[in-house]
Amino acid sequence: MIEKIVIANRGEIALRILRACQELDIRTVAVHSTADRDLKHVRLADETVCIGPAPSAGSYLNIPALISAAEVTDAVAIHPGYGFLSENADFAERVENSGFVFIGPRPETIRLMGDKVSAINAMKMAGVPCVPGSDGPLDDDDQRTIGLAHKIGYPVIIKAAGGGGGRGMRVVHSEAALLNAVSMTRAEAGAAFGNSMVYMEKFLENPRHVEFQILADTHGNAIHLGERDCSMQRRHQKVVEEAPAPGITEEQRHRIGERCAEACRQIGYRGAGTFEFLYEDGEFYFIEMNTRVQVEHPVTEMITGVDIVKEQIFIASGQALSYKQKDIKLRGHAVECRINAEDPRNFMPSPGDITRLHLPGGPGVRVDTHIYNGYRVPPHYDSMIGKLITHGETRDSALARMRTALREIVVEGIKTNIPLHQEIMRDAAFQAGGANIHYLEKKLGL
Ligand code: MV4
Repeated sequence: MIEKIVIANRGEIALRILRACQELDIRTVAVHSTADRDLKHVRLADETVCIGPAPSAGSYLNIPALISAAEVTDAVAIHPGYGFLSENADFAERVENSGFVFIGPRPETIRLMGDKVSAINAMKMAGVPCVPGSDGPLDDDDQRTIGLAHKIGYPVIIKAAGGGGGRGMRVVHSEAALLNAVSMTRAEAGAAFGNSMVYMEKFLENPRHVEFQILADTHGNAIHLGERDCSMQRRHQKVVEEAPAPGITEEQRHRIGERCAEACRQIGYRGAGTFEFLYEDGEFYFIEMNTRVQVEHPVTEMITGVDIVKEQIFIASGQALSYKQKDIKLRGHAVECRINAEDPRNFMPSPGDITRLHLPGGPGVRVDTHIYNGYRVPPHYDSMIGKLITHGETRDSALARMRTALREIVVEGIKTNIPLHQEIMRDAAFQAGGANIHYLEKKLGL
């Protein structure tokens, strides 16, 4: 077993990783910026290392500082959490070349999935259903591009191979707009990602975002933990997630989940991962793979009983998965509300001092947060300050528990999006289940 882990992150996920380590009797090293000395996990860690100034470029993204922190503390492994360096193949490579264990996939896998064209290629080869598209990068043969779009059928979407998560894409509704859209997307992608490669897909107008959680060990075992619905989003930021996805049948779950697990076996995937699909008219279309633990992993934990972060650590230690596919039984329903320090009307960040805090509790209520009474939310980082997760035997009971928890929670001194969550939980279309990716933005009048 790994004896000591550097937690290369901050906030709620750093605390989540610390808790997993403590349960496993693994020593912890909290690295933090000068703005983050008072983080809860920094106070609880066995050792702490200040790695740089408040701006993340000098601290949480500072690769030499992170590797030095592992060296001076004699750590064995580095857990990157989500965001920051978690999907940076060069970081994973430098961690391994420095003699440490990277808690995540092999660097080559991260690189493969970071390039969306190669990711789709690999998944298509492995039998994962993908969006009809260009099957590779667009070349500079305009007639070929026009022919391709004609064959796929308008509308089409042009995406940057180096993009993902909503960055570097353009929808095209007619041949007249096609070539200009391709060259614009190319130019932006070159500037933003240093990679001007673009590809084309059929544009799905009203899909849901449904993603499958997988775990794969270094002994050739891979399993899926079912799916999550993350369609409640605004500007590519998820707001509410739930598991299982409403209306997905046991047959679909088994069929698509097994395709994902088999793809993991084929590419020698290691660790936790997520297959993102668009789901429309009863069909799944793979779009991207995430090679990190995700913000929304708790809803999957609540319905499966699997501790995903502990499994990441077991896998990184070279152990076999603790579960076979037949051991994975979904129980009930879970929903997660991301709590952000932001103005609920205009979504502007609202950092500052938390002057009063009451967290909800009771059966089926989980709160993943690093905030405490008197904590100062710094202005330098993402505005997410925690996650409220509820579980129930049915979707309705999970939502009722969430409404109760949202009445109970008090966060004063800063503005939060709690009122937005109260509104979503009361929304008839959300309550019915199965709203698409455009629903929330339409409701908010965007
Ligand atoms: C799409 C799409 C429709 N058709 N691809 C946006 C984020 C990135 N992960 C992929 N995205 C999309 N790709 C095809 N072929 C619509 C989106 C999309 C979206 C996807 C998931 C969640 C929210 C979204 C919001 C706008 C657009």
